[in-house]
Amino acid sequence: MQQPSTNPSLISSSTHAIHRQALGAILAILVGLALVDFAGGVLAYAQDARAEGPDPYTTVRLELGTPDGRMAFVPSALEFQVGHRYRLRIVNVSPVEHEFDAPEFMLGVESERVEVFDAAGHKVATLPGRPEEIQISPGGRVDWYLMPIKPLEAEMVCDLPGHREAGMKGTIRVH
Ligand SMILES: [Cu+2]
Repeated sequence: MQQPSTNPSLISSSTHAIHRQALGAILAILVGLALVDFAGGVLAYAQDARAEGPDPYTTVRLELGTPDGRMAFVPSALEFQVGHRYRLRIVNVSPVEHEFDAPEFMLGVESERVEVFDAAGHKVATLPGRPEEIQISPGGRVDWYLMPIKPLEAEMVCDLPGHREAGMKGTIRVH
C-alpha cells in the first residue's frame, strides 16, 4: 500500500484558499524535515570520520544468561582500569529477558552513551548519559561507552524475580 503523499505539486493542484493555507503549513513541515535530515547527515559524517581513526575504546564483552537457559553472567567477574575508555558490550544470548544491574559501578563511571541493538544487529537507539539499569530482551545487545573514574568493587546482578537466587550475579572490580 502506498504511503500518503507529501509531494507539494500534488497538494497545490487544489485551487481552494484553505488548501493553500494547508500547503503553506505542509511546506513549513517539509523544510523542517529537510533541516533535520541535513543535521542527521552532518552527524553521520562526523561519526564516520571518528570511526576511521584508531578505536579509543577497549571492548569488554558480558553475556547475560546462556543459550541453554542457565542463569549466569559470563564471565562472572569484570575488571576495568580507572581512566580508560571502554565499550561494555552486554549481549543477551539466552532465551529469556535479563538485567544488568550494578548501581555502585554505574555511579563510579563517566557515562558517555548507551547504544541499543536489536537481535539482527541493527542499532535502534542511542541514549546519551548514564543508565540506571539495563534490561535486554533475548538476542538484544547494548554497547555502553564509559570511563571508570575511581577504584571500586561492586556487585552486578539480574534483579528479575528468581534470577539472582539462581546464580545470576557477579563482581566488577575497578583498579
Ligand atoms: Cu536474569
